Amino acid sequence: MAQPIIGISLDSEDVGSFAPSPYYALRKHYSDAISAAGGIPLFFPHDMAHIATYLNLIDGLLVPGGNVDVDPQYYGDEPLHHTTILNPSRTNFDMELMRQAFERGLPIFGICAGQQIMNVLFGGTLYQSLKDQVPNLLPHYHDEPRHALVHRITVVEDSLLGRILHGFSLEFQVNSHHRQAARAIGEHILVSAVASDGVIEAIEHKNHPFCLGVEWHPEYMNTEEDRTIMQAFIAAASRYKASTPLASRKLEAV
Ligand SMILES: [Mn+2]
Repeated sequence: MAQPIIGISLDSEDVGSFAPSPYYALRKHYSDAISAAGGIPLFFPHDMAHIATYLNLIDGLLVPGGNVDVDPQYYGDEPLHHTTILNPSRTNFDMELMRQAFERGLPIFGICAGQQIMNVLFGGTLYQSLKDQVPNLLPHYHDEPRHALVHRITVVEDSLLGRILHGFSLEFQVNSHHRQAARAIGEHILVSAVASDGVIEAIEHKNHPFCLGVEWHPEYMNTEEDRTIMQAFIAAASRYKASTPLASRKLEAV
């Protein structure tokens, strides 16, 4: 069977390290990991008017991390913490993209900021700054090298993530490069992994075949667990592709 196509939203900045003009960019790890796991990556610019068309084309959606935080107004928190970085065009695009993908039953994988967006989309809240809001934490914002395995997590056995990792030990080491994390969980969301200090490291939607968010960065593919999770996402996208022929999608939107 043909390989599933995985949509990936890009990160963007008006002016940053890459170029003096507004640009889209994303670490190659995301698309490399999708390709390595058997998917075909396809990047999406933040054009709200094209969301339905984008979603017609794909069999799974990856919302990646980035130098971006959800506007705390979206989850009723204020004031803005001094480390919170807003990017309204990306956040608004990702939330609407994820909302419509969820409605269609498309497999969704949120990584880091993508997981935080997922929690807020379903009514959850975030810690704007873990370090300042929760005492005695593990080093969740570990800078370089970013792929280094820095803390342990425990996966809930009776969860999608637990089933994906069937046969593995459900306690293992992950990398960690996040200032924020899920606080109150959203409606119909299950916490499927926590760090040994209690910080939420993975969430999933209970009423969807594959709507999974993780706080760490499995796209580095530096553990067998990470590769297995990425392959499970691609397998879910293959099932969606097989069960949802192009002709049955909302082609009127094209
Ligand atoms: Mn962490």
